[in-house]
Amino acid sequence: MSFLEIQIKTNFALVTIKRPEALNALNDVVITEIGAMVDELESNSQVRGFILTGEGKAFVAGADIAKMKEFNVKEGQAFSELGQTVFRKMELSGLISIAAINGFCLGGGMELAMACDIRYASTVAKLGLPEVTLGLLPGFGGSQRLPRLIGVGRATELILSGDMISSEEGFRLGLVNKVCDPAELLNESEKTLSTILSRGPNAIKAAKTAIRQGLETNMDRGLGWEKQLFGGRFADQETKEGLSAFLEKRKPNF
Ligand code: CO8
Repeated sequence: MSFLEIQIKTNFALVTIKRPEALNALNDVVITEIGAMVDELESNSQVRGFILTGEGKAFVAGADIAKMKEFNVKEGQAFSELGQTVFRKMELSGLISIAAINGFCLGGGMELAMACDIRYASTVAKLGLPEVTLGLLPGFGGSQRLPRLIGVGRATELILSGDMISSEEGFRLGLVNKVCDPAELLNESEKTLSTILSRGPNAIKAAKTAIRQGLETNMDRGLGWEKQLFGGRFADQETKEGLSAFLEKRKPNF
């Protein structure tokens, strides 16, 4: 891959976006490579999650502005659809993802981070959806994900003002899960991902599905899905092992 470096580390991958000369801006090649990375990791039976970060002073500073300058309506829609499709695939994947936000995380970059399961940010990171400063609006799912993540009032203010915020402010809003010292960002992300991946592998996937599906429906239907997924656990050897290990006062062997 030309813009992504994938390092496999035991049961997860560290994925670095490498286009530092343009602050890792997303063009169609970078986005397509992110989609291919998800496919590749899903087909690797050893790998169950990934950490996504950026090289240099940006996580991702947005969609590629130079590329968008020449768009007509059809091309704008096609680019939006490409990003939406790839980010949705990532979001619905059984892989657990943590965005390790090392620096600028703007526009399409913040939309990418929002499609990850968890966001850790360095103290030096800056986040925001500055699309309206360019006469645009978020086009890779940001107008839909941000209100779901932090509530409609706060999301509306961030999207309509186009303001950049610090990682501390992102934490206060519930956009960022944890603020880390820059030198500790990857360690902290790895520690959390390792903890998650030490739990029942199928239970994690089922819990992620329950959360994702529940967010997109009403309470009663969400409870129905939860019940189905919960019941399904009792057909899985993993659950028998987890319950037996507790009762036998030993660590489960997942
Ligand atoms: N696209 C293309 N190139 C970029 C981008 C970008 N988003 N961001 C930075 N660059 C380039 C700069 O042009 C510059 O290139 P060069 O060295 O050739 O002049 C290089 O990266 C370094 O950038 P700066 O010199 O500007 O670095 P600074 O440290 O001075 O500033 C900032 C850093 C504040 C991050 C600044 O670069 C900036 O404001 N960048 C743009 C941020 C932005 O507006 N992002 C949102 C883009 S719109 C978007 O993401 C829409 C998503 C939905 C698309 C839907 C499809 C239709």
